[in-house]
Amino acid sequence: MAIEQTLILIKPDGLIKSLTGNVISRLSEAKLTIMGAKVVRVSRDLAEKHYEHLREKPFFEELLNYIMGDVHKTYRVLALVYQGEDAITKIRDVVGETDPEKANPVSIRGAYGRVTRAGVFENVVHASSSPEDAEKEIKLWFMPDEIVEDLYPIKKITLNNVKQTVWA
Ligand code: IDP
Ligand code: MG
Repeated sequence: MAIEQTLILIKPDGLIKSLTGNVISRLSEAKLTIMGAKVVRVSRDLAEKHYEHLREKPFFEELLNYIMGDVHKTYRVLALVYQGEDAITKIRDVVGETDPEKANPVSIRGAYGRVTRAGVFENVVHASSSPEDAEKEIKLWFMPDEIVEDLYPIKKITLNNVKQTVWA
């Protein structure tokens, strides 16, 4: 068994149904360590990169609308990084299968997800499906200083003339 990292997203349907607490309680059954957490307003660019592997699917546009929050009119997702032994399999077990109708009813997706007649599976959470995907996804959603330890190699760079937003 290896120490793995995994990216979890509580998707807009999870947030609008006030499932954040329940989902985090369920995730804690996997006895992993939380390494990062933040609320994100998902841009089209981020959504396209995250779901790159599904670009050719007929539901791709609807999937982007879902993760960006257009479907539920709640423009945020909660992004979490967990680490621990066998993290990916343990979390995927708690999360359940992609299709909420096929997912074990005691899993998060089985309990809280739904299949709409038009559109994508509204399955409440995303969870990385391999160590390669986890690395790609964590690097896409988080900057190194937003995670409590350097999970992957980092480098220091100096940027000039970078516009930043600060508190006024
Ligand atoms: P995963 O989220 O279980 O890893 P992926 O195949 O990576 O499943 O698909 C990403 C997301 O796209 C799913 O969580 C679900 O919301 C949506 N999706 C995947 N396959 C289908 C499908 O066949 N019909 C409708 N929505 C789907
Ligand atoms: Mg996937």
